[in-house]
Amino acid sequence: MEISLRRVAQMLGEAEKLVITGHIHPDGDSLGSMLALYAPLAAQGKQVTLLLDDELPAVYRFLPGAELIRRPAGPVAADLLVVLDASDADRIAGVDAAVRATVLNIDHHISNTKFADFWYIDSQAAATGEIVLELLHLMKIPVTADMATNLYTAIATDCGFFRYANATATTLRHAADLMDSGAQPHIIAEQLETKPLDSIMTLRSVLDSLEIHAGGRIAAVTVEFENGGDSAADTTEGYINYPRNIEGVEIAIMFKPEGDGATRVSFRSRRCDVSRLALAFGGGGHARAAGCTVASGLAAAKKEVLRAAERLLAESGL
Ligand SMILES: [Mn+2]
Repeated sequence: MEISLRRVAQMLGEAEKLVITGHIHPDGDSLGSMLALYAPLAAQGKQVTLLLDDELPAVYRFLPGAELIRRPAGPVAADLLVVLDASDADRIAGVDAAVRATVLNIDHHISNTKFADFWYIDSQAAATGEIVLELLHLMKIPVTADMATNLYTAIATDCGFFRYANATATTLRHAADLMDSGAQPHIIAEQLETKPLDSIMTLRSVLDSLEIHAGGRIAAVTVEFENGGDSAADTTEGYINYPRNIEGVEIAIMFKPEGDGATRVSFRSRRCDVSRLALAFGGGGHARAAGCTVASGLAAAKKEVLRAAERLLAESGL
């Protein structure tokens, strides 16, 4: 059932035992939103658990409270499971089965499948972090410097540090508001931009994989890691910006073989709605940024996805 943000605040106020989670392949928005909502609820004496069925990328370990996030291990009973920034039950993986609770979903993805018992979706918000900030204001919860750091990271990372089309005047006001509460953008940016040498070496091989299709309107890169190790998750997000930024490219694609024979695919676009592409392969996202996992190996996935991308270009008149 769709509910108002005021009703969300009420439900959070009434719950005593809560689990907060976000989507797998965690990003700054899902993690920052989880941590910013966790702190004040825990401070009110509620029993709050942060669960995530994935590894925490090293680049986000600086977020205040990040060390409290656990992987689900066995069943958990709670009053409320709060699902942040995830548009589908599949996106929270094992947490869905582990937690017995009423499910409350707070999200900003236009592709949200309305899987929860209760949901609040604002597809105008650049990040779930924007919704969480409004929620905290509504609950009259003072925003601490740590909460501000988490929410600034959530918002900034989801709108390319205020450069993407989803960044609105409200987004910038929220960011200013968070600076007033103690967020330090230059320190957060430095944390996110500093990379280990091996990630730059990987960038070199990623750029080497660049392919151009459809007369220059589609550009794709492939990210292959020798051991699919932890550092992989840290840095892959940014690689797709290289094909995305090439003059004349309408659709940028990043392919990443997963350990289990499937292929993770990310999309970025200038004008067409790539969430349609992602949806066609069981994924989701936004018009200009979306992703999916294709249940086939790299070569087959590439063929299928490139064909679908060319079709989308034709349908979009591009
Ligand atoms: Mn988000």
